[in-house]
Amino acid sequence: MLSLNVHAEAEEKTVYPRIVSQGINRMIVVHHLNNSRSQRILWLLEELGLEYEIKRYERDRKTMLAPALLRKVHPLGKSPVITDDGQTVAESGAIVEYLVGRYGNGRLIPAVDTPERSRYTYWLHYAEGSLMPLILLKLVFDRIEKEPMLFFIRPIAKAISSSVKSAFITPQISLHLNYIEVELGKAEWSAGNEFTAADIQMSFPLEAATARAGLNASRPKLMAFLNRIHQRPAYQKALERGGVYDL
Ligand SMILES: N[C@@H](CCC(=O)N[C@@H](CS)C(=O)NCC(=O)O)C(=O)O
Repeated sequence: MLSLNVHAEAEEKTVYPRIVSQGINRMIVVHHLNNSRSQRILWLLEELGLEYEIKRYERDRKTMLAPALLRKVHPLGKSPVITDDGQTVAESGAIVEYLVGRYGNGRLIPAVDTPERSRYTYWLHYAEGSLMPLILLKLVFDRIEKEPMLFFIRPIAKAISSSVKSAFITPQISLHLNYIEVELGKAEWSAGNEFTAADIQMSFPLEAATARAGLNASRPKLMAFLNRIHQRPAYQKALERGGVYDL
């Protein structure tokens, strides 16, 4: 278990300058599910120095699903989802693009038409498009093996699960982690020498991989990347506000 035990303050005390647009005060609201990808959005908001409000949702302890209440914000009921200025924005990558585009003033994104910008776009999409589905598959098949079931079904379920894992999931995760170990080892951050929002997006699958998919010191570049991330004051501030983050 990756355990970053920082507990949420009962009250949100931090005060940042409010966003004032066309004379109207407004507040970004992050619909935040415990132990989830929405931690990344809190971190991004901290990096950008923006004021925001957190609405908290708790996973069902058994199913790990979000409460149905979250479907009132967006039909899929997934986190992260934000509301801002009358808009609802879902999907981490889309939220990152929205916040960086609207409030970044060029921060956390490389200039257009540079190799760094191409790498930025690639890693921003790769995190949820390629890496995270593999980690999730691993999580699902690991859980299948542990679920309560009739005693005579268990050996069959285990045999299917272990053959899917050994034929597909484990080698694919290794392939990807080896690839990222080389690519992220080429510079300090994923897009180049500057920290960008792509690093924020890449953090979650890599943290999940350390907790669930065997990412460890045998891939020192990735561990060093995670270590650099965890040192950032905005990351730590976001943990304080977000609460317990156990993957
Ligand atoms: N690709 C989506 C995934 C969203 C997602 O599945 N979030 C998880 C939390 S990490 C969730 O809401 N799980 C609870 C549920 O499915 O009910 C994103 O990056 O926003």
